[in-house]
Amino acid sequence: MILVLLPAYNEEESLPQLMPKLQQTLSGMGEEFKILVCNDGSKDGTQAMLEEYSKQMPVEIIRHKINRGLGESSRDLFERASEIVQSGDVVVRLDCDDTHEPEFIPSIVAKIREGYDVVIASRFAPGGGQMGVNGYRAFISRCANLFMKVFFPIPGLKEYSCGFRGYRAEKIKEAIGFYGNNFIQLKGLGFTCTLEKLVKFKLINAKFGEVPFLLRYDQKQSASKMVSSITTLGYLVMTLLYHWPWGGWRTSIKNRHMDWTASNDKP
Ligand SMILES: Nc1nc2c(ncn2[C@@H]2O[C@H](COP(=O)(O)OP(=O)(O)O)[C@@H](O)[C@H]2O)c(=O)[nH]1
Ligand SMILES: [Mg+2]
Repeated sequence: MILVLLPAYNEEESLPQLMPKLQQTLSGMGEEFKILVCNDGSKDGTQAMLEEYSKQMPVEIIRHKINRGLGESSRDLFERASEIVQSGDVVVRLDCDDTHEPEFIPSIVAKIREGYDVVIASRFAPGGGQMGVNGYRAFISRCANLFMKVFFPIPGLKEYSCGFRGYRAEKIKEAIGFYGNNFIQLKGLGFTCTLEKLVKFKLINAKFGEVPFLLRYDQKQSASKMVSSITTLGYLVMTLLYHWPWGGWRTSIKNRHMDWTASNDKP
């Protein structure tokens, strides 16, 4: 099965663009699929639209009455995903602002099935790129990626900040089983959770890969919800937590994961 995760906040303009393309791509892949959306306290017609779509395709909605932010929404999506999926399934998470084209899902899924745990749709892989990104945003994004490469290097990875990614079902179950409520700790810090997930998978020895991806920012209808000041603060907090010499994530999580793996291996 392919399980698609969509965090949605006030996306009534974008959903009518995205959902038919998603349905078309997924139904052409020859396996079962499901779309799990977190409607995070949207104040527009998102909920009504999603309920309508759920009559035409397999859509499950997690509804937050209050806007709780991307961190808490990601937590809920990944926790629910870990309950739904079985061995062999692939989970794909994308934005629903119509900048992440579903046509890239098959190559993400294929790469996961080659044996990767996390596959990132990469603007910086050969053949990838971006359209409609203004100079300021492109600069911020470059800085974020450079920052990640320096402080949280993952061999072979060029794209750190794009949230369009595939995950192997077993690795999601492992992550939720191991981290529990700490899978996403930096909840109030906006889009930091996209990077935190990467770091959390890195710490449990995930195998990362990339596939080329063209970001269609030119198709963006809704305003961006990324608050760069909060996200920057989040990066700094995460860097401190990770590299902190007295029990920082880098050493403490790795050690705990080794113990956890050893005890889980026992009959
Ligand atoms: N659940 C949830 N989703 C959000 C929130 N803010 C943004 N999103 C979703 O997260 C994705 C990324 O947001 P977006 O505005 O596209 O950011 P950008 O692409 O970086 O400009 C989109 O699918 C949004 O609908 C939020 O507070 N809660
Ligand atoms: Mg987006």
